[in-house]
Amino acid sequence: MEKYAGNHLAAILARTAGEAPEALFLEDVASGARLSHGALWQGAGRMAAALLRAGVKPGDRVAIQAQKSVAMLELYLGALLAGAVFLPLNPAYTPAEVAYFLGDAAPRVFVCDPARLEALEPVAREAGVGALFTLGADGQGTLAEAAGAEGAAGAGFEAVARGAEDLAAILYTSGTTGRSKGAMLSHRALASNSLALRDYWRFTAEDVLIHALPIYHTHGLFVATNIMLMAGGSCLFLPKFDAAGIVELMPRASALMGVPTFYTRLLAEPGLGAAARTMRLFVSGSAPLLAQTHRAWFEATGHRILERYGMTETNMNTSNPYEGERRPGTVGLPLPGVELRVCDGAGRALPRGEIGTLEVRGDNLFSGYWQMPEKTAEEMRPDGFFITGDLGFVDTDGYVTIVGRGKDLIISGGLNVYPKEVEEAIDALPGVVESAVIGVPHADLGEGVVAVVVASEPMEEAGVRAGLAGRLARFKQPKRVVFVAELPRNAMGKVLKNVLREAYGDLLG
Ligand code: MLC
Ligand code: AMP
Repeated sequence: MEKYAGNHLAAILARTAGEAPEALFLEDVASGARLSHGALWQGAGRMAAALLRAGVKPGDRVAIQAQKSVAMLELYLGALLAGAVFLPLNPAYTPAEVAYFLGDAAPRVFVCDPARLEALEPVAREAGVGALFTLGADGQGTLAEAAGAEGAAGAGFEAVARGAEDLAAILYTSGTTGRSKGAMLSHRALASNSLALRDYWRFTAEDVLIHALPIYHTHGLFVATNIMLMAGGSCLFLPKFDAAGIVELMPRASALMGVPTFYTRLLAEPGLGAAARTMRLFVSGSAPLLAQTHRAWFEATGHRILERYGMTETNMNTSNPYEGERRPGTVGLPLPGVELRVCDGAGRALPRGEIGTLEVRGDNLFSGYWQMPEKTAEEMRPDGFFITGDLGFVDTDGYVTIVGRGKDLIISGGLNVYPKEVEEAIDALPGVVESAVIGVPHADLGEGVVAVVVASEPMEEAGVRAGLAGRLARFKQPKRVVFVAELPRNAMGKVLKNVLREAYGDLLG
């Protein structure tokens, strides 16, 4: 479309809106509403016009913490059209957590759920946010009003010019030490990666994707949504994961993308095998898919789940092939345009088959951490490779297997939890001497959070939970708290987390 031609990512995402504006983009399963590619971008144009009216200038951040909705997608695309940087936040974050993100990113605009306006208004004011809007799960609120007021002129909004190197989004990823870091994602990184995935996974205008992932993370926003926009296909848009609902939708769909928990839960659904028969593709990522889940899925449905591996900082790095062997327990081959090597701690490449740290390079990489050049430098090699912190090896056929993580990170249901952040919150509670937070196997979530606590006075599990309530999002809070007299340490005084993982490995069943 001519009016978007100067905006690198929008021009690619809106191709179908230009060529076939009536083509269906989405059915909102909750309301039954249907939206074409053309109508979606008209809505995005109205959002962009409203953002400009609120004072947004190119490069300004537009932050949102709201429930998944079609209007939130329009805001994402509207922010792109306005030349702004989209910054979505998990609705599970507490106001205390949101305060950090707003303070760090200093957005011009912040959009929150109407139900949280009272709690977040002072937070936004403290962070110097220029304009505060609301957006409910039903798409209503002051943002919708402002966009609606832009009318037909807003719908025809001409995109603000943005080049390949300009930023399109910032997604925060927790740091292994200290504060969360904002991964800066350029138009080039997002466009190149989603185009590569669209072609690698053979997405076309015929595809209908069951979209049940949240849209505040890479997987649901930049993999699922961007691919469907680029392919000109459509989505069955669900507000959240719903196993029975997904099985019901399968006969009308061709593809599903999910985290491993989606697949383990779906396996328990009656009627899965019959419903999945006409599906084309099941993709899994964000956390390790057990080889046994892969096999059980094949037995139940006749489909081999296609597992891929990515990160907020890198978008998608590797994928099992569309045609060719999808090997259970592996994350497949480097995607076109992505270089991958396995290195020792000093960055020296290791021979094939040896286990080391995975490092990646390509257009898919982020542009650094927001206002943290020293953190960026710590994770980049001088030759442009990014140190993922994931441990793995490449076999003789080029397939990559991830065997663990060099970083102290728990992935629970596809959401990252950094033990250090939880430990700091627990250690701050009265009566706690110290704590160690570990991930242990969890049948549903892959890993679950467990806290091992040394207390100076008698304490109860419920007391720790209550103490964490307003401080940490619930998905980060320990599923169990264990009290011990002391933590196991090595000669250097470092806590032996592997000993704890061994001792409490069965705690969450
Ligand atoms: C919800 N809860 C969780 C949780 N999700 N606890 C631990 N880990 C999780 N992931 C808790 C809630 O706090 C609540 O607790 C209770 O479970 C019920 O909440 P819910 O919202 O009803 O949960 P549910 O709908 O069952 O959600 C589970 C889930 C969801 C797995 C479907 O978490 C999900 O959609 N995860 C996907 C995350 C994702 O998109 N990751 C991609 C990141 S991008 P209580 O105590 O209040 O009852 C990335 C890069 C890449 O990693 O490669 O893709
Ligand atoms: P995030 O910071 O949320 O982007 O999470 C990225 C991390 O998720 C990676 O560094 C990996 O540790 C993990 N991850 C993503 N996909 C896979 C996968 N298919 N298998 C194993 N781990 C994965």
